[in-house]
Amino acid sequence: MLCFLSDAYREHNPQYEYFRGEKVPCFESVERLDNIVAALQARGHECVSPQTDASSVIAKIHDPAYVSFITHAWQEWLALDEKNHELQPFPSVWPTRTLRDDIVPDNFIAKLGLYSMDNGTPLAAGTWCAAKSGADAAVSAANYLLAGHSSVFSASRPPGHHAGRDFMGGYCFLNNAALAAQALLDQGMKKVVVLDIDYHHGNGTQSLFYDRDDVLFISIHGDPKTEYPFYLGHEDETGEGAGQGYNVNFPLPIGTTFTQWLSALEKAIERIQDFQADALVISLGLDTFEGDPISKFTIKSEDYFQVGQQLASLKLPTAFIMEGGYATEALGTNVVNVLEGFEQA
Ligand code: OKP
Ligand code: ZN
Repeated sequence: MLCFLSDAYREHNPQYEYFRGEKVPCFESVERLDNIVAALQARGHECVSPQTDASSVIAKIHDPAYVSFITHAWQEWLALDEKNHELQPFPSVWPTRTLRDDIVPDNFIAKLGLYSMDNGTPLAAGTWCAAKSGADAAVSAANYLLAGHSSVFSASRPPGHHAGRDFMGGYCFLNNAALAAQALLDQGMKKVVVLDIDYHHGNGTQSLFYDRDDVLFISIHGDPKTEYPFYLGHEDETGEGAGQGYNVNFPLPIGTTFTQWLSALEKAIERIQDFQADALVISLGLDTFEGDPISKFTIKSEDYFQVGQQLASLKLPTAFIMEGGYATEALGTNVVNVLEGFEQA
């Protein structure tokens, strides 16, 4: 499968995050994509540089003030204190219920809180550069489908599905899957599905398309009662206004096996067939893997071929957009198993 890949992912290299008050190495690491690229090359998949500037699509999906903030955040952080080049900015205050979120404060940490859903999304010197290159890859993938090809993979990090119109979070800054879907619609497609199979609910993507009937959003994920992002992803979230009925969530319990996961996928596939889409965007997370360090499903490496096969049964032009997956050693194998299962179906 053709892959869009930019080396700029290496520039997003934060050194630590917080887990229960403790500083720990970042789960969302440079080595993740290194491992995927090695597997793609070893198994004969061609990688090419993104050919499109995603800026105009970014301006439709994201709030310009938010985009401007993340573009300049690292410089603003450095300007605060000489020693900040060795540290990472984390928010410490948020406009939760009763507080105002309609005025952008001057204080950098206050702005960071306004534009963040969590304090688990470290920002580093090359974050914007890497995130923008992932957006360019996703829009390039959309354009590749529009040119008449049947499948494509956007190989990028950081991931995107937790990022909303004006917020980052869950390691995500720009919503690459939403950008791909919007690019497909902007260039003549009428209906697009975003199917999110990352372990974590794609709250950013859901919120971006919640009131729209031109994008069907379906997510299969760990139940938010126990799993991140906790505050969205329940079964009763079905869309609003024109989007009523065009949002479908399949929350699954801790310990979900491949057989149980597949029966949710089969229901998702039925709903997609009913929708009669022009294209399919897959938010491809591999953190459903049994060995994932932050997730609790039990899917095995060999099972991912069948995931790809099932997706191919829809017979739609399909763009795979990389999301999560933190079992670094197995990640490349798991990604390529999905892609090859799809191609060989
Ligand atoms: C991003 B994606 C674990 C912290 C978990 C949030 C998880 C974000 C997952 N110590 N932080 O959906 O894979
Ligand atoms: Zn995830």
